[in-house]
Amino acid sequence: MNLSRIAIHESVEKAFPASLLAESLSDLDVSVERVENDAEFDSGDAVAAFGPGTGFLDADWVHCIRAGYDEFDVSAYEEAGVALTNSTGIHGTTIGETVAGMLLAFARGLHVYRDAQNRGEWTRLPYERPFTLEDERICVVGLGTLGQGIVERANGLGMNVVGVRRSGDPVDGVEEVYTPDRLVDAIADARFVALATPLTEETEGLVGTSEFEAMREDAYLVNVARGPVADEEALIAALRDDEIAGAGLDVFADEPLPEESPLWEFEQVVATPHVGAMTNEYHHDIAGLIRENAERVSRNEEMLNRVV
Ligand code: NDP
Ligand code: 7N6
Repeated sequence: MNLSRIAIHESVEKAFPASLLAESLSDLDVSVERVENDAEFDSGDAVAAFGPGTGFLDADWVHCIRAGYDEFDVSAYEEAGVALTNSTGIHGTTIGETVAGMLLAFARGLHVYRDAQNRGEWTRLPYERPFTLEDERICVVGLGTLGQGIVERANGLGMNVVGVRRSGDPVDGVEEVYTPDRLVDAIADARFVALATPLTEETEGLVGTSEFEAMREDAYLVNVARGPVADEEALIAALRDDEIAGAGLDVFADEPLPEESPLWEFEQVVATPHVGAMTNEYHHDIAGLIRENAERVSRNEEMLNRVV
């Protein structure tokens, strides 16, 4: 690959102003240009984009500015011989802090008090409701960048941490690591179940009716992975039937969350609009990944975060 241009596709605006990424990469040897949705690409081009776009298979390299590349047709890239890279590795702190915030809100009732404040009400949760995170168990499903970011914060809060990953290999700060075939055992005793896997054929609907039945009635689901990793209909039923206590949701089956979704209505649902990884430094982190790979390409080395 002989890079002559890095094209910053306008889709990156879903995450940050394209001008900031262009500025962060302006010292590279190759030209850096902002391009619109109808741009054409050629060999020598790299494209930085939020998701798939027209003409991308004419470029040499496409960098997805997200960790999740589930919207890309990976085999088409493989067949076309176009390099596809993703942005795993940069979201541990942001997502870890977002999840810590959700856990603290549920334990201490912060979301309920903000709702009351909006109504101008001085009100207290019943005595039995507030609890502390200390010594409560969290099961983190998916122990990569996101999962480990959650694990570190959960340990800092004095929680008891177990987890699930494909390999079952140990992870620092995780007392017991389960394989996916033992998911129900892993979640059964947990006060919190946090989903942090990619969306794949194996993880679609990973948590459904039987998993909600297996969870404790005072347990909370946290989903920062992708909406379809939890079966949304089953989740709504579990919340309605008090099979679980609540949910912290950054991702949904349909985004934006449709107006008519019952998920808007539950007091014990904290819903954020897929912003769990947002930070005003996001463009910097992406620039770091692109820069590293541009340098690797020029040295003829294997690229970082290569999907295909
Ligand atoms: P990583 O590749 O670093 O980690 C993925 C983890 O998921 C690994 O531990 C992997 O297991 C595990 N895993 C994969 N399949 C299964 C399965 N069937 N059952 C249990 N565990 C499984 O990815 P990231 O942590 O960077 O990102 C994960 C996903 O989170 C992304 O693909 C994206 O969809 C989503 N995401 C959402 C964000 C948001 O804004 N809400 C921000 C960033 C990412 P093993 O370690 O054994 O391979
Ligand atoms: C913020 C979203 C991912 O997969 O969806 C997230 O990385 C990122 C750009």
